Amino acid sequence: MRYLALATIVPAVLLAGTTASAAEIPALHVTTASSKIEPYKPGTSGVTYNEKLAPAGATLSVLAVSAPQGSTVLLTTRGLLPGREYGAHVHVKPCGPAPADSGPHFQDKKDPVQPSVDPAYANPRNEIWLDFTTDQAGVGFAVARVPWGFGDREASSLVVHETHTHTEPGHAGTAGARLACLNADF
Ligand SMILES: [Cu+2]
Repeated sequence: MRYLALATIVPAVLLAGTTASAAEIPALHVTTASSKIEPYKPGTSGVTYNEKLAPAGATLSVLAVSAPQGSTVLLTTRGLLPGREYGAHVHVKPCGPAPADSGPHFQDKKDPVQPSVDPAYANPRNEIWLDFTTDQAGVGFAVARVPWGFGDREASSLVVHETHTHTEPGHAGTAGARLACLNADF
């Protein structure tokens, strides 16, 4: 029910203030993904790598609307630890058995130096950052808006991290260990 409402609102929010003509609207790409997380098994779309900080049975849900003019990505979580800060980003590769399998962050303009810790590239305008702090019931919510679309480029997962995302040179974009992962085809 919540998603139904968001699906109606998000395209309107995304397009507000742009000069998109009606003819360009079919380029909208909508992504929805939602899964309970569990220890990795082949075929699971939601994975926990740390059952203490990201308990099995917690739910990660993503809704994204992407067009060449811009993208909006929403993340909601349920069942994580209450009153705790988490980091979250869109990563390039799908979730796998190892936390690192989801690869680097998706970047609109790709940093020629990897891993990317340069704030000129590792920032919330060039990447999708969805940091959140859970409420007392363990519910989290974050929204990111960027002025570009994913297009056909690979962006295959949402990764939840141990801390909010750092911004200082040499650490920009890092957020501690990867705790959980949700497959989402942006
Ligand atoms: Cu990340």
